[in-house]
Amino acid sequence: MKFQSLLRIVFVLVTGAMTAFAAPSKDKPNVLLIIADDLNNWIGPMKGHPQTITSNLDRLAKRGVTFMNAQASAPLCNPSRASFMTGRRPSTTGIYNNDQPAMPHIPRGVAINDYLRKFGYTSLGSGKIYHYHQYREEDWDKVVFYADDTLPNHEAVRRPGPFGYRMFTEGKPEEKFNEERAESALVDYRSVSWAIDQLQQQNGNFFLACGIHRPHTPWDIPKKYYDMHPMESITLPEVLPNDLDDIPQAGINFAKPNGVHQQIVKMGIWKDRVRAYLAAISYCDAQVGRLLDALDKSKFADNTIVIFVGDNGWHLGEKKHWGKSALWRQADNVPLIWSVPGLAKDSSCDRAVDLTCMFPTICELTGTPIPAWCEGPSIAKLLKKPSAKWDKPAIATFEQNNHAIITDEWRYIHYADGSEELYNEKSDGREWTNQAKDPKLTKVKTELAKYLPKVNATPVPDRPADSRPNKKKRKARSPE
Ligand SMILES: [Ca+2]
Ligand SMILES: [Ca+2]
Repeated sequence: MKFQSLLRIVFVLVTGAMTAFAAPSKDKPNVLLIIADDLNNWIGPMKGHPQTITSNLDRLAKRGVTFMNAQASAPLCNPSRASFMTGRRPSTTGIYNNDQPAMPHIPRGVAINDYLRKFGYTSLGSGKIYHYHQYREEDWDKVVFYADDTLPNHEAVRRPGPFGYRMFTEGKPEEKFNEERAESALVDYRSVSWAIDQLQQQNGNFFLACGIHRPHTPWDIPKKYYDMHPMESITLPEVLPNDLDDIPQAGINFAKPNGVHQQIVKMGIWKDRVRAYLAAISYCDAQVGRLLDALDKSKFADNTIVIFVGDNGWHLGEKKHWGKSALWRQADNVPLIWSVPGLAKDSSCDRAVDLTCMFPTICELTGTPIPAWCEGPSIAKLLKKPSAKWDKPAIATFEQNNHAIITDEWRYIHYADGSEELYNEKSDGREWTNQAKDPKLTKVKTELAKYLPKVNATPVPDRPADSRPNKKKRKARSPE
């Protein structure tokens, strides 16, 4: 039976039985889900970069649990979001890349925003939740997406095609902007404003998702965020020059060492771009702060679960790689902070979890049945006690049949061609020494390999090429 047909049947059985009981309840918590785009572990609570400034995420972390070892199910926007919003793995759905439209392959009722509506929740969404505009309007009570993502008076707006301050834009970021641009005209600001308006209008239970597009490129953000990160203060990520020497060809193909990194180094803009990324993170953080302020002032302050999540990590030169789309920690490790009324505060959790945990955890915390299609475990137990025993690994998948199995101690990468990498996360957090060929560790590899997904679904068809006008250009830009 096809996966989609099976899902439909399971959904009808589960929700058909439960719909009769669905009613808004004051006892159920609301859910505010904040999604950042291309944000790696460079946030204050995760200590990924010493110069990051994220006072609002620091504030959120004090109210809940920060997962230090959370992994995207797929290190790329579309498959990652399709996965955490449905609780399904890319290897099950066949949604592996950004050119595959998720929506025809996610049946009605299966995404968390649609599912919760059967149980009395009003579903509201703004910004990039699925891959850009690929939300389906019928799945929401209200949803908005603002397409323009550059500053209104940015010089690049006058140029045709994909524009904005990107990885190879000439010159320094602070020279690209003038002082009068309106922050309130930016997409993320508007998405957050819309979400704040919804907060103020609600009466019953709600699931409110707000997708913030930064720190994804283009890095068109107000100068004040660049000013928070003076150029002379910027530290480059720590890298090992010959790091790729012990990596199989399949991994080198993902790193593309002769692509973006080589060009960035040649142009002498490595520090500029690290700075732009840090500035974009601080901008993202400011938007999170606006949401938290609005929630605090609302009548829902004490009865709302706040989840902050990133869709994939990002390399800035580690392993001579830029961007996402790889199976190393820097590309997979994402921010995941849960603030849940009555559960653990100001805590961090080292347990390995991947983002398929989100759907079942929301269900458990809202007293909603966990549907049979969910593949990940609920982490409610870790939200009560972050040091609780945990024996499940995290799994990340990039393209068909390439997987990483992650535990507290190990990252085991198994590529489609059978080649492998193995890193000890405790003694080698930067993943510099591939130990896959060490005969003493064969047993470790065998144990981890047991968790490799047994199903590696055929990729669902790409969108027709003529609906992707910028595909050629985007391919040339590769990591963006
Ligand atoms: Ca992304
Ligand atoms: Ca290495």
